[in-house]
Amino acid sequence: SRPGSFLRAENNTAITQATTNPCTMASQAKKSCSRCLSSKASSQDGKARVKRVSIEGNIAIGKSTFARLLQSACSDWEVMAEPVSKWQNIESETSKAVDEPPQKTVSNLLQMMYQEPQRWSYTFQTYSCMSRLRTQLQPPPAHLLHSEGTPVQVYERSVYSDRYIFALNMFELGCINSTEWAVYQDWHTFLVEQFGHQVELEGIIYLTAQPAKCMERLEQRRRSEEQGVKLEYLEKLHVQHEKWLVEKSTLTHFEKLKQIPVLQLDASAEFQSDPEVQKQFITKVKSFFDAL
Ligand code: DCM
Ligand code: MG
Repeated sequence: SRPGSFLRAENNTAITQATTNPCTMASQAKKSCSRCLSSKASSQDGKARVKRVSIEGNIAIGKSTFARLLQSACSDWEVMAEPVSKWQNIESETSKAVDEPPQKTVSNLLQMMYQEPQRWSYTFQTYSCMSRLRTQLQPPPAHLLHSEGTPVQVYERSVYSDRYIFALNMFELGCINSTEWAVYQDWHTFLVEQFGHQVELEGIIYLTAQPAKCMERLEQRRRSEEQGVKLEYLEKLHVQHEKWLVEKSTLTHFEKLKQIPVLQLDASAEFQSDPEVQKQFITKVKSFFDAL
C-alpha cells in the first residue's frame, strides 16, 4: 500500500506537468506522443499501455474507500483522488491600493455551492471540471510505465460524470440557468475534443447502492459542507447515474462514451470492514481490467 501516492491529485506540480505535456501542444508534436496513438498499435510503449478507468457512483457511496482498496491491492494500479480539497480551499488575493500588501482570502466553493446553489453551481461545476481535467492530463507515474503486468490508472469520477451527472442535474433543478448551461456545454465539448485521447477512458467501475444507504454514509462521514444534502437530492443523482450507465438513455456528445465497458459493483455491503467482499471486488476488478 502506498497511501502517499493516493493523494497525487492534490499535488500542485500537476499544473506544470500538464502544461508541458506534448499532447497539449501543436498537432505536429502529437506524432511523438504515445497517448495519442491507439494502445494496441503501440503496445511496446509504456504510456499507451496504461489503461484508464474511472470510478463512478453517488455521493458518499464509498468511492474513496473503494479507491484505497484498489490502491493497496495491486502495485500496477494507481488511483487518483478527486481534488475535493481544492474546491474547499480557493485562494484569492485582493489589494485595495498599490502600496498595500495583498490580502489572502480562502473561500470554500463546495460550501458556497451547497448554501446558495443558484448563485454558485455554475462556478462550482466550472472549477471542479477544470481541476479534474488538469489531474487527468498528468502523465502516469513512472512505475506504471515500466510495469510488467496490466498497468491501470484509476480516477475517482471523470469529466463525463461532472457533466452528465452533476452539471446536468443542477440544470434540471434550475440551479444552472439555460444560458449558463449553454456556456458550460460549449466549453466542455471543446475541451474534451481538444484533449481527445488524453481524457478517454477504457472502462468505468460503477458502484451502486440505494440512495438511503448513501444518505447513511453521508451522515456518518460528516463532511460539514454536505450537512444540508437531502435524500431527495441523492435520489435524483442515483437516477442520473442509472440513465447514463445502465439504461444508456442520457444524451451524450462523445461518440465513444456509450461503448465504454461498465463494471457494476454492489456497494451496499459494508465492504470497508468485510474482507470477503473486498476479495470478491478485487477479483472482479482484476478480470475486468484484464479484458479491457
Ligand atoms: N460534486 C459536485 N459536482 C461535481 C463533482 C462533485 O457537486 N461535478 C460534489 C458532490 C460531493 C463532493 O463534491 O458533495 C464529492 O464527494 P464524493 O466524492 O463523496 O461524492
Ligand atoms: Mg469521495
